[in-house]
Amino acid sequence: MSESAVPYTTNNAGVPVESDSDSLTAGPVGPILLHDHYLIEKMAQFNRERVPERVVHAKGGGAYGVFQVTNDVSQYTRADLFQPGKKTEMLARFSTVAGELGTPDSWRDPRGFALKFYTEEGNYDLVGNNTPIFFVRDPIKFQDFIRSQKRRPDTHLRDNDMQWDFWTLSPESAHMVTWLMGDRGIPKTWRHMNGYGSHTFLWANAGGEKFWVKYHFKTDQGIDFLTQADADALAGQDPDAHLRDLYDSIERGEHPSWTLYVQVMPFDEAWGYRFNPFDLTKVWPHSDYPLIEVGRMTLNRNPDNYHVHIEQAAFEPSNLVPGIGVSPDKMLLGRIFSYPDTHRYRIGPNYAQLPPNRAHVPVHSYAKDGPMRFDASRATTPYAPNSYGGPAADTARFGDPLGWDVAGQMVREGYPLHREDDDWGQAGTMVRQVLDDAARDRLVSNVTGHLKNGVSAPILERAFQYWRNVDKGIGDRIAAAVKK
Ligand code: HDE
Repeated sequence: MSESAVPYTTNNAGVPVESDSDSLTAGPVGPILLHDHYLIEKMAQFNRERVPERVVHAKGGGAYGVFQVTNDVSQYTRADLFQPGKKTEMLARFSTVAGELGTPDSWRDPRGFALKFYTEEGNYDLVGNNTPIFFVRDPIKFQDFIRSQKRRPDTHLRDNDMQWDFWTLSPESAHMVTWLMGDRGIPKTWRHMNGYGSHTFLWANAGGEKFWVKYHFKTDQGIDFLTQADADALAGQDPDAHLRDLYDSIERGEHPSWTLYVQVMPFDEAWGYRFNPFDLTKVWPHSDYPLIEVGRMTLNRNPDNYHVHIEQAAFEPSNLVPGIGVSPDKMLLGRIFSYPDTHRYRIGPNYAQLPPNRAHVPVHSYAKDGPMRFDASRATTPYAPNSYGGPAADTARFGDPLGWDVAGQMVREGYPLHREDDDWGQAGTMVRQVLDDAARDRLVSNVTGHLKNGVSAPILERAFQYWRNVDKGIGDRIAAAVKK
């Protein structure tokens, strides 16, 4: 770059600085002077460069892209981004769950699959994983589950004994643990994995008719995985392998894409369905509710600054646009609180103004002031109702809360059991009907390796029974291999 094209260094106030290399001293060997403002500014700013990492999903990466509708699903939803022919800008972030910033991308873990769609009716966020299910079905157990996956309070080390203690005392985890300990637990790259909304959501069409839906983002690159041995090696060679792969593939013009399908259940069928359709530990058989194509998401633009666009990205299941709502899934309802709460803590109450989080349509909320606020849109009428032209809710158009009938005593108990509700059936079906022999062998090997690494005897016995409950043959194989 020519001399004149290089900008001169300034301080944060835009004032040209005297030097990039020498502090201000009294004489060449004298003390540094307190009024060397640029030196002080550099050191103080450096000390404040980090925002708290995400308490889960800390390690990740992402890119911008576009979602293009390819099939008419307007009979099921009036949501603008899903209308025929619609194209919507978006942001995606992929991540591991338990590892802190800096841990290897290739650790065995679910992968976050977080999407933010900048729709013409505000931001719609679909914050899923690469698995259609989860470990628990009540948010009150989520924090405990995560702590069993992270570091012991005494040694600050991760501990397989904790993990299996929690899992074997929480049978609802069996389906997800089977996914995790199988091939899907270590995707080859973020481009070679599916994404799922996981929860059951509610769609409503223009006539107000409601449907329950589940989202499936099927990778157009094909599913591919790493064996435990390959992943262990890659963790040492390149802890950022997945981050690097996504960035480099987009730079090469190989834009990864996923095709979105939904399963649609008519509203009234939920209440009599054979198992609880709102239970996040279960999938809906495709034979009951086949996949319906909706569109394609393509990631085609790398962020030009990781901290601004990815570290500060704030995905929240509470960003729901007209025509899309929640369901009785307690996990989803818990998340509606948790994500905005974590964003306010991690990046401040005005996080929605940051570039990756900013809606691409005018914002007419009554939020004002607070640290780092930089739009004064509510300068005149900071209250509602008002007679000075301030925003007023359009209840006629947007007043439908997309709910369902609720009644009953206050209770603390699980969902009412449906006739086929159980914790082992779908995990067993997966082992017997979805996995082939080689995949079953890898599942046995992965679980055996994990159990042999620090799991104490009484919990080992519980783990053997846990796997026998999933599938007797697999459980016996795991027990024999661990004892060998
Ligand atoms: Fe999260 N989760 N979660 N989670 N989650 C967070 O929000 C939470 C759950 C998921 O790339 C946090 O911004 C609760 C299921 C992704 O920035 C936090 C419960 C699924 C990401 C949080 C769950 C997810 C998060 C931490 C139980 C798949 C990363 C940082 C009710 C359907 C998003 C943050 C990104 C992040 C809470 C369970 C996916 C703490 C309370 C189930 C992809 O708010």
